[in-house]
Amino acid sequence: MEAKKAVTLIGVPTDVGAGRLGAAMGPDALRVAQLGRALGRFGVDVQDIGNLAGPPNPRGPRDAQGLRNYAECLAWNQAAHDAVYAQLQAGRMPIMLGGDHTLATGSISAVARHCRATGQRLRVLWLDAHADCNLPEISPTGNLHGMPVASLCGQGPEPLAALSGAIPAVQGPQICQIGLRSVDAVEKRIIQRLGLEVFDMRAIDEQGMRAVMQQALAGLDGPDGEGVHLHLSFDVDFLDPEIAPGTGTTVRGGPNYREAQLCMEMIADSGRLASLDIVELNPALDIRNQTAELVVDLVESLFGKSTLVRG
Ligand code: EXY
Ligand code: MN
Ligand code: MN
Ligand code: MN
Repeated sequence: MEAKKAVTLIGVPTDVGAGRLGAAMGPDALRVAQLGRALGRFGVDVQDIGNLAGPPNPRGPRDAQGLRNYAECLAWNQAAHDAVYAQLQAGRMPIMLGGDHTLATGSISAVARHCRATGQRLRVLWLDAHADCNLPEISPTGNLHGMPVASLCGQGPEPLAALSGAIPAVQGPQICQIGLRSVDAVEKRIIQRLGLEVFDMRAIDEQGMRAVMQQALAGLDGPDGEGVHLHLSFDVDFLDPEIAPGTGTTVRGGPNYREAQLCMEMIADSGRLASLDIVELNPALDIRNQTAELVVDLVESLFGKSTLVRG
């Protein structure tokens, strides 16, 4: 019999990397939407270790290097890194409940450290409307949630880039971004330079979600995928704002409900999902917690809920 999946929910309640307040309430909105209980229904052993502690949001201006709230972002990312790594070491699957997307630097750095220690190959799927690969000097806002991909690939402030214990934590081609539709002009050049794999909304429009996900997940199922640790970094603004208004940087023209479900179902089918970030949920902008409830619905699909009648 297959061992029962063991999952740990880690709340990281901060919005220091975002331009607007509210993502700090994301973890509790997901608890109100009963994320833990939903996973339990799929036979998962769920532990919720509550919320990590960290500095408040000073809502500071850009500093000399062009960043807002840099010291606080670093502290939260270190905390996220340590908590995620502890769960991986304990053989449990961490689900980080953000919080803004800056925190993916901490969580994915922990996953990269774990993969180095265990000899696994890391693959990152990054679902987002944005590319998140800005650098301090070119960022239009100074908000660090627009920069975690750059940090993970060894760019930007060294203390963030070094969290995994090696720079870069991840190589660009290990990261696959899906759903992009708001990318700054200079970021497009950085995407090329880093060698990220990208399926933007145009690709989804033209090829369909199924073909895009087949490419994104190529080689993961079956024997080739053995030894692959698949990490999903799920920015809620990936979703179309018509179905997911509860996030701070909505961009119209994202995946609809069925496309998002198919995306999650195909990730589940790969059988390789081993860690997850849920970020940028902003309950202050939501309508009666509908975005949190949608996220729980999608996470159920990630863990095997399927509308398939056959099979
Ligand atoms: N590219 C813009 C910036 O760097 O400020 C917007 C970034 C939004 C990031 C959101 C979380 O994905
Ligand atoms: Mn993002
Ligand atoms: Mn985004
Ligand atoms: Mn692993």
